Amino acid sequence: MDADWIPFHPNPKKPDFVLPKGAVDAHCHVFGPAAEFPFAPERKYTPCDAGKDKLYALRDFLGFERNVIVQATCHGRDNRAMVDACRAAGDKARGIASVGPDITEAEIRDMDAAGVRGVRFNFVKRLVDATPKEVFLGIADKIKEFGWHIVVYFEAQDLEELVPFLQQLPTIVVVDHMGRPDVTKGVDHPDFQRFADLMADNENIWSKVTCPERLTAVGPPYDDVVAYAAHIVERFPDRVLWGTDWPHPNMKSHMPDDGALVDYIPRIAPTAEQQQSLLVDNPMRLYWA
Ligand code: 0GY
Repeated sequence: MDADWIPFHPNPKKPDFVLPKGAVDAHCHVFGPAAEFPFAPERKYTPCDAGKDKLYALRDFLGFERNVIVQATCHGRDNRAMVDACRAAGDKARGIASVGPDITEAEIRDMDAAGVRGVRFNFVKRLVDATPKEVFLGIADKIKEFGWHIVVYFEAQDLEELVPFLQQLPTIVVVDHMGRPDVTKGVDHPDFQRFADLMADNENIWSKVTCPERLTAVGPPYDDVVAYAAHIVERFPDRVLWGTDWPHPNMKSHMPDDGALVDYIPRIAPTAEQQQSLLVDNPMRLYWA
């Protein structure tokens, strides 16, 4: 484990917000355990073990019914830990894989049977070495035949350059953490509005309104992030997803309390209708239909 890795929150609270029946934690990861599923040699960080048993105990404690497990970069393109976690959950988990251009139809079919429904294209330089866009487009062509979609992770300063590429993608595209806006700039700043406009102009682009703990400049309870997520939820209620991001890779400032993160949900999705879309209807339509 990296020397500066922050331990798990010692005593997560039981959320005050009661999640709607059938709620999905649509962004979380598993790490290892390394003895069974070694981390990738090319990884940029080495986390603690955080396996499926801990994830599913947290799911039950918080009141979620299902998970979408996103392949974490510390496992590279070795999707075994994520696939094993999906299989172990029965129908209660879906997965997002990280694959290379050599992925075969048989491998896609096998992962599909385990519950995988998409691939992640990562542009965050501190997490991965760059992949050429043509390679991603080739992967997109292969996976679209299976009805899979694409999750993209990038930082705000890269959005302008990425727009033409994002618009070429032939599937639903889910953007992680609202494209990581700089929340010191304001919701009306052209940078954030560029992201909102991208969603307005492209009906296949969705957003995870996740990770206030990563975006905040002031810390919990993340007052400075609320307006950004609330803006996206209000404008695009049928194209938003929410997740804990457990086990919170690379948090340097603090380790969030997952119960407090659940209590943040009604601040960004104040109505029961928005909550039902965000937590149940949207993820069920995208991952379980
Ligand atoms: C996240 C964010 C991060 C890490 C990863 O796959 C990953 O390693 O996604 C991050 O460090 O910002 O979505 O979990």
